[in-house]
Amino acid sequence: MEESKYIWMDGRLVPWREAKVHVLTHALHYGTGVFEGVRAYRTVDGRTAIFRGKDHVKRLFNSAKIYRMEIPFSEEEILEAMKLVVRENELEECYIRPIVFRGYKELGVDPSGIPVRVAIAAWKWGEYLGRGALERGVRLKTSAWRRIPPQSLPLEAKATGNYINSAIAKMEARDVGYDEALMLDYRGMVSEGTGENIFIVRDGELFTPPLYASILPGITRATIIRLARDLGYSAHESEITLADVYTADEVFLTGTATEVTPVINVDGIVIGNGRPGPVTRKLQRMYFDVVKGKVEKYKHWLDYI
Ligand code: PPE
Repeated sequence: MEESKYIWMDGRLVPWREAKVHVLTHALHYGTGVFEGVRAYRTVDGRTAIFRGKDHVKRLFNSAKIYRMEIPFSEEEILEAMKLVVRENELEECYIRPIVFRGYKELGVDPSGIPVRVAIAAWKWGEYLGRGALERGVRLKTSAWRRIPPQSLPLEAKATGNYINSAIAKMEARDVGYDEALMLDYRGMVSEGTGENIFIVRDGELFTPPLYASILPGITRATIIRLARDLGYSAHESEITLADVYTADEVFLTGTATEVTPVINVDGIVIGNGRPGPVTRKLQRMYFDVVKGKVEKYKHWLDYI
């Protein structure tokens, strides 16, 4: 990864290489952490702005609440700290990673009484699914592993522990030459990627799995639904089968890291004509215009640093 200069830890900036934790940190052993992925972009007027920072901070606090972690800072303080990290690292465009986790005190599963720690890092992170992914599109493989069922863990929380499920699916797909895994939920309905939500386009309408299909309620997903409707498309949250994906006109992934990435092949089956489709392209262009502050209507989503 491309290292920056400082990381914010528990209220102060420390040099990147000194942002360390003890090896008996609770979260390292039991996955007891929650986190966010946020991006900041250089906007048209030359200033840098965090995209939907308040929404990410809100989700972070909700994730912490679900896991009974009290964050020793206010939402405003965390947003300010995110801005500080971007500014002090002199980053024009970057990825921001706030994490709240159970620290070091005792081991044993029970996290109560273990100190809650907070860190915020920011660094340059290019195309999430590899160079050229945004332009060319990516290939997905359906994973043999199902997404964590909602009876087992609350998927509304973006918890570190959830990602062991993503990691095993990602390795499986990558090992046989695919870019990313497509995960089904415990019922066999389409859920999401290992770090992205999925959309399909059919006859000019958009469909994306509902929250109960074991997905993370993505902020980019919500952004795309909103942009699509404002552009005059109908966008539905509805059950999607694997066959629906295979026969869709277009498929794309959304996420903070992945942005809007076209999908051109799933399990070896070519999607549409095998090239990113027109609706995907239009939404992708619109998304980048919005995050870069080119569209007046959505400027309220930007927090200038
Ligand atoms: N599903 C999952 C499982 C997920 O991890 C993400 C974000 C999304 C959907 C999209 O959510 P949103 O970013 O709010 O639109 N994944 C983050 C972490 C990726 C990583 O590898 O780390 C991200 O995109 O920042």
